[in-house]
Amino acid sequence: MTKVALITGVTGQDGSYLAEFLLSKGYEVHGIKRRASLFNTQRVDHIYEDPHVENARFKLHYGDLTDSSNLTRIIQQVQPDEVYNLGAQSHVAVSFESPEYTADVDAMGTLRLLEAIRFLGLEKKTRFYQASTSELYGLVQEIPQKETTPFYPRSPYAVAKMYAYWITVNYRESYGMYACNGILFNHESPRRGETFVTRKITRGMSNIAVGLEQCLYMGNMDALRDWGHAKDYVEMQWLMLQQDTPDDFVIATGVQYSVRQFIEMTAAELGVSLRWEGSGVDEKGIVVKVQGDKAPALKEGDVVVQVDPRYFRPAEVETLLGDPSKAKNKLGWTPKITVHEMVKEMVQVDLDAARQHALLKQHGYSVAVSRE
Ligand code: NDP
Ligand code: GDR
Repeated sequence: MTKVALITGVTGQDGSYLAEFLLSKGYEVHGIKRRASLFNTQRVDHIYEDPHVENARFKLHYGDLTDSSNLTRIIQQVQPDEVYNLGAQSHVAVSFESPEYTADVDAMGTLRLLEAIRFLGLEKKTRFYQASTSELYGLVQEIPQKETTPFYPRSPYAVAKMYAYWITVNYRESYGMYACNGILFNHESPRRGETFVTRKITRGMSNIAVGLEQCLYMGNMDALRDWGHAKDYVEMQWLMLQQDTPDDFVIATGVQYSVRQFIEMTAAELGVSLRWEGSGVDEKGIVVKVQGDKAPALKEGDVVVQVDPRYFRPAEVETLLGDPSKAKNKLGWTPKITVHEMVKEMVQVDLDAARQHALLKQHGYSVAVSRE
């Protein structure tokens, strides 16, 4: 029997990798996309199947996590074996600007899905995955963080995700639902949204390397994160729903780097070495050497990184480091892609795009590069 999966957030980074993964496993995959004034399906266009094609296995539905009746109707129609709730207002800094909306989507949205499954009498059929997060640990109470480490959320996003975490546990305990939390640490890829720090760095530095931008403006470069690759992490999301009993798992690499180190790794990938000067808001990253042909627009002494306090957060999560032992032992899961391999892949994709833009500009076409 073909298994049927429903993914909220299918147009996002994880949703797109998960959809690919499930299709490769023979699933029929349904995704919820939001209505937007421009196409917002770039990350899944390569797996799009024309609905007129018979036996299409990838189907998109318009919907929104703020809309119970819409979610209930889609679940009734799809009758999913597995629901992956990846949809969210997922940007921590933006959650300070839009706290109420973030709570509505990230906290109440999770409840709406769980209630829809229960209301439709699918609580024994449909398995549920909740995209929980290392942000729950916030002001960390223990290093490294594992499943039993107490939570201390530090943003409206993390507080909303804490509700979602516990309502998932509650539906498991109250109604015997197969419902799991994946407590995922940061994971990145060339499909990462451009305003998250890793992609901002690989994209920004690539643009600078070819002369499309002059300088990267950063927030707190001392922040420490445990970065993995999204492609590795979505496999675990699926594995969590294939066990005999539902449980919650930390997914991480167990290795930590600072934002500053991520900038250095990116620069090295572009053949550029940097010197750091000053401290706090006066800190600057200055080019000391350029090797190879990847950064033709740069020369010694160029200031390519500066701090802009606008990117500081009202409350910061300074350090996150995960202990994935439980996932390794119980799920047999290990990450395959190292942070260095990931940086290489991200730089390659962003440098290719930057070179294309630069070429167009050189030939007189007007090129606007979106930034924040
Ligand atoms: P993205 O921001 O790339 O994707 C989020 C998805 O949610 C997009 O498809 C977005 O749609 C959709 N979405 C946003 N608001 C709504 C809404 N109101 N109704 C329906 N869908 C909505 O996130 P990631 O792929 O990186 O992350 C996936 C999930 O995992 C998120 O829940 C995130 O909070 C969580 N997470 C992510 C981690 C990471 O490091 N990436 C770590 C831990 C947890 P659109 O494309 O239209 O914007
Ligand atoms: P995070 O990811 O907040 O951990 O949430 P992000 O990449 O936005 O920030 C990581 C760290 O870098 C610091 N930082 C900057 N961040 C951004 N975005 N832009 C900057 O210019 C900048 N300068 C420094 C931040 O302050 C922070 O400390 C991500 C999201 O995917 C969440 O949805 C997910 O739950 C968590 O990861 C785990």
